[in-house]
Amino acid sequence: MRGKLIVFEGLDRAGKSTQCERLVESLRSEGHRVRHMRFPDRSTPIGQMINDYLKGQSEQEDHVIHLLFSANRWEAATSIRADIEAGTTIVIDRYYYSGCVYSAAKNNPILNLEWARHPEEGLPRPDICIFLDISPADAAKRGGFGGEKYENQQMQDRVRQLFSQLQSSSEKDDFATIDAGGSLDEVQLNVLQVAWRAIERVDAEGLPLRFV
Ligand code: NYM
Ligand code: MG
Repeated sequence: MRGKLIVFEGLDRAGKSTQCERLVESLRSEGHRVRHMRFPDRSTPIGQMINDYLKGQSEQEDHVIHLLFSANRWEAATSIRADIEAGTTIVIDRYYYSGCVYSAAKNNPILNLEWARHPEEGLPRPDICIFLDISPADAAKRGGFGGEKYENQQMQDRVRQLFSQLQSSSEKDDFATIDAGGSLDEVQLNVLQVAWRAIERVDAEGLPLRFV
């Protein structure tokens, strides 16, 4: 059986990293082979350019940084596909949905959601994207913004709006939205149920890996 591609998305401070780790642990303890990834992957040369940009240590034109984020996924795409074909499930903290909405949230006159999606076409498509939904008020309770680019109220509001636009697009069936306002254990239980359902569906129906 092939591995599955499971992605977490959501605003900054929605709890993606924690829930991602918990899901990886649960699946491993059930005997699944699991690879845990995150984007941006700051360890590669392209990822280091992204890191410098996010930390305010370099400037990049809007389209350029958009394409670097996309290239950072493409440089991993072959190994993602190979692992899935070899039976390893991949759990990723952010993927091309973040790529589209954060860039489009800048209100650049050319770089809208449609433009932003083009470089992502052909990437392995998630079997499920678990969207951890948090209200701006709950997010604010989890502490102040960090110091990275995009971590401000105006961007977060636009990102939230664009995520909901994606979730009512032709890709809406790829999303499972979970209320991330509950306790870690409550959220984890919901995440596990969604993940199990997605895994069982792929196996029961013999669904092939698809591409964006
Ligand atoms: N981000 C992330 C993008 O703008 N485009 C992308 O393609 C991806 C994957 O990077 N604020 C943004 C969203 C985050 C920031 O991510 C860093 P993280 O998960 O906080 O390390
Ligand atoms: Mg962050």
